[in-house]
Amino acid sequence: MIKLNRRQLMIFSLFSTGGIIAQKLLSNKNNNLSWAKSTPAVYKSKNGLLEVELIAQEIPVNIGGKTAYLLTYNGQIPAPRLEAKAGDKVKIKFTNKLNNSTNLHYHGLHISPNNNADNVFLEIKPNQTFNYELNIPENHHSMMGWYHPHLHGYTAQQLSGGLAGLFIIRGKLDEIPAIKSAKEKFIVLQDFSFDNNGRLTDSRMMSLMMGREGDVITVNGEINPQISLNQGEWLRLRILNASTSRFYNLSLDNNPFYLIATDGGAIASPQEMTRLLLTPGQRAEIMITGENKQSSLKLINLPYNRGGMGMMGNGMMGGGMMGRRNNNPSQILATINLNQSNQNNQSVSLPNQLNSITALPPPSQVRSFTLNHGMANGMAFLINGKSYNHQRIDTEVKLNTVEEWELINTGMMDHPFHIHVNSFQVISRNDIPENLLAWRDTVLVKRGERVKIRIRFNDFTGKTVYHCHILDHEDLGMMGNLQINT
Ligand SMILES: [Cu+2]
Repeated sequence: MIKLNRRQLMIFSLFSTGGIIAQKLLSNKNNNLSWAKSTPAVYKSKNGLLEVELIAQEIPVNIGGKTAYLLTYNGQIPAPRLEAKAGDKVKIKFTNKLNNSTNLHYHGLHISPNNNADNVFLEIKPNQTFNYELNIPENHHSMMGWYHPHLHGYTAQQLSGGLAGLFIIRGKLDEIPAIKSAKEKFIVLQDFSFDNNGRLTDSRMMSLMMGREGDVITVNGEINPQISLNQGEWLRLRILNASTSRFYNLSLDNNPFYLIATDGGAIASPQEMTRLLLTPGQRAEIMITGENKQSSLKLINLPYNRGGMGMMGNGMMGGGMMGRRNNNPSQILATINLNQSNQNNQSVSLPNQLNSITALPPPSQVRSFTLNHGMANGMAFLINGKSYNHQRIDTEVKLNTVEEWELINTGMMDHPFHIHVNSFQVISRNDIPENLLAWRDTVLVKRGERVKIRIRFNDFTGKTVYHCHILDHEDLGMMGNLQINT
């Protein structure tokens, strides 16, 4: 039996109350028992404008043949996919039909953090409608962003209920012949935890500490969906980890694939690999060739140990109180069926050059951010020893300058660090230079690791945030306010 100190007990009872709120939210019976569609709608911009209405609402959804009461945008798991281009205007009429306040964050998009744009300080109350208006800059990368709730204290609960959708910016990468002619498939990874009645289960304290993981893993709201691929055809898999805490350690059963893009868009040239680790919030695009001897390829999630608190990290108590297993078995996420045809289809080869990325110059300012979980103060999640405070500005930076941030994880769990509005480049890990030049907005900082990143603050002044993308950690304080000044 684990003994809890006073503060830990306080936090525990706080979470129990949170659980009651969650139960109340879920007991709000929806009389409309039609299940949400498994294929999400797609809304694309026309003549420079995308206008869409989104309603956040609890609704019964069919997950693997069972009814689950999930939190959805427009009744869909995952939410509708939005597609725009650089230079477009996006108008979102958002209505909150949840029982708690919420808001929308446009993860990975380089847009204003102010007013009715990517403003995470907004609170949209139940039954309130809010009009978002986003201006996508002319020079925006073609990339894969996504949208989800970001109201501090509610983020993990709402995201783990299902609220997540893709926000694609189309552009140059989509026009490269091998990529344009490839079969494009989006993969939104989500995990859910619900009881026999299909009600989302309450996450108890210890699983919140580790970050909640659901035992039902879905790909676009389905369990092990089948994807068909013709011989000679390329498959472009565009993958988002929309889970609250779960890492995906992806393999194609040891078959090679080619990484072509990370969070912020195309990398310089395709990278052959056999493993891809995606933390919550991260995206990656991979190309898979239909030139294969097997009749099917399996997309597999391999075990990954992201640490734990004290003795729990080494597996002694891994399962029970932590609400997760460190030795979780591999799981098939999706199956790619290869259609052997007699036609001798010639596949278009991937080009060596996908994008030109210039390394950011040496910084004008260097800072360090220490991430840990403050056992001394009880169970808080801290950046530079501080728990998040709405009122406090933690970091002030200057527009149009380059900074180098050293992210130091002195805790016992891995933390994926995310910065809003501007993407960055990873420079080194434990002083070993990073050899992949890529635009990212979320980077894994493993326990005991020091990761250096460089970031330039472009185009937008205003107040925004950086935080751990294990969203339970964010809700428990692992976030800071970033002020960008002229
Ligand atoms: Cu974390």
